[in-house]
Amino acid sequence: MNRRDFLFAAGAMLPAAAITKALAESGHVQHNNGEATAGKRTGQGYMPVHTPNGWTLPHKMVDGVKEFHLVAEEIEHEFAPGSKAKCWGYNGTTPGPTLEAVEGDRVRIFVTNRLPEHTSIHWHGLILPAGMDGVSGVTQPAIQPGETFVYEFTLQQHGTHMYHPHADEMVQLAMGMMGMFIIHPKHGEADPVDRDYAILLHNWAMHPGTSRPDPAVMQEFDLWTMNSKVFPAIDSLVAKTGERVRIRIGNLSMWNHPIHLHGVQFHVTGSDGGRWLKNQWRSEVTEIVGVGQARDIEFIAVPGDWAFHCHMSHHTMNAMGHDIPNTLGVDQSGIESEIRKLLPGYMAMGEHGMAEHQEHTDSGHMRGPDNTLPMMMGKGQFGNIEMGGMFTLVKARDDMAPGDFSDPGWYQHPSGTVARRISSSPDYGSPARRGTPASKRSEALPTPSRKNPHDHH
Ligand SMILES: [Cu+2]
Repeated sequence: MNRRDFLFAAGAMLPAAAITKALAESGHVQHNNGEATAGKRTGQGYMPVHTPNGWTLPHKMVDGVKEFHLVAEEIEHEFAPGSKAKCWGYNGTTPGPTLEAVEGDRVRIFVTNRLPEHTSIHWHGLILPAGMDGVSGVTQPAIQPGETFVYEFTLQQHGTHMYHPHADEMVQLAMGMMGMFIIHPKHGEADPVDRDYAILLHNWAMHPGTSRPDPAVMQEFDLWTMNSKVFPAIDSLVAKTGERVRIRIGNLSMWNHPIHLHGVQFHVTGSDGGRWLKNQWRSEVTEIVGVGQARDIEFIAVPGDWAFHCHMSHHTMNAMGHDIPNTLGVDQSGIESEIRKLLPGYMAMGEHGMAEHQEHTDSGHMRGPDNTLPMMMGKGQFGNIEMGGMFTLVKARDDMAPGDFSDPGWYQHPSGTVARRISSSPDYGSPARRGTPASKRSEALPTPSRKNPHDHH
């Protein structure tokens, strides 16, 4: 009897879960990770996922069923020190806690609604009975304020999944209601990982000076987040040199995000479709995580501090990075102070670029609007990082203990391996150049202090 015949014959008398179980036991179900190994596991039977800035929801075992309890509610959230908001989330946080289970588990998930309006939860990407799909109006009545609903189903797959409301979605997602649902393969993984990170991407319209996200915005967002935090408040992803690291990235924002990691060619190894067969892995340095998609990337940790960020350059900025006049090359003496009389906290793009922005805000002489983060933030061992939003660092060290997720500080570069200054003259060397420079170099330079002594007027 082949698999199809078996399904056909069995289907008449067995419920779907029993069929899946029977197939698994008979070896007919193909596991995406190829031949199974014990892998590196804990007492729970799997390497637990680590949600930076977040947490994993504890569960109770009740008669062989894993019980979880999610509470939808309004919360006080901090994107980074200096920017607080009233958001909506689950069990006190946005994103909600990560749910974690194993393929084959039966799960029972209670959902209590403490929001001022109805809600539901859709288990994004999960294979389940239609009535458990969480689409209000279609598969269930909405969960009214104060009510608790229960979802119960058997996990028939593994992979990087998500959960979010399917009721007044535009508002509820914009307010932060989302979380990750990680399902580990039943039989472990070939090439098991040593560290397993989960990151959910989102965007927020937190207009400068306000304290609630604006759900009406479609494109012009102010904050771009990993697990609802902006750089530099996003935890570094740490690893020991040589460890296999997986970063699971889900996207429930309104934009696609090309996620880029420095220092390695990673493999894209999986998605909401589970861990892919090894011959489907792709070597990349940037992977677009589309809206509603999940992607897993894996790499062997190389020592250093390595930027990990969205490559849309406005997505690595905080508020006020958009819709500003282009004043590159414009002498703005006097204009900014005039505008500031009308709009306190206004800062124009600089005449020589925007790098000066962080210096102004850091020094405190330029105070932005209330409850609004500077556009660029972060200090590294070599100066201002001038980043915000979807940006953090992978920090790999030779002496990191397994399972230690604490930030090891800045990388101590071996001597002779850091880029260094060898001249302060713009006329240094004789590089090949084409075209006509727009100005004599003395005019192009921003400050007299850097003038070349050979230059005479
Ligand atoms: Cu992006």
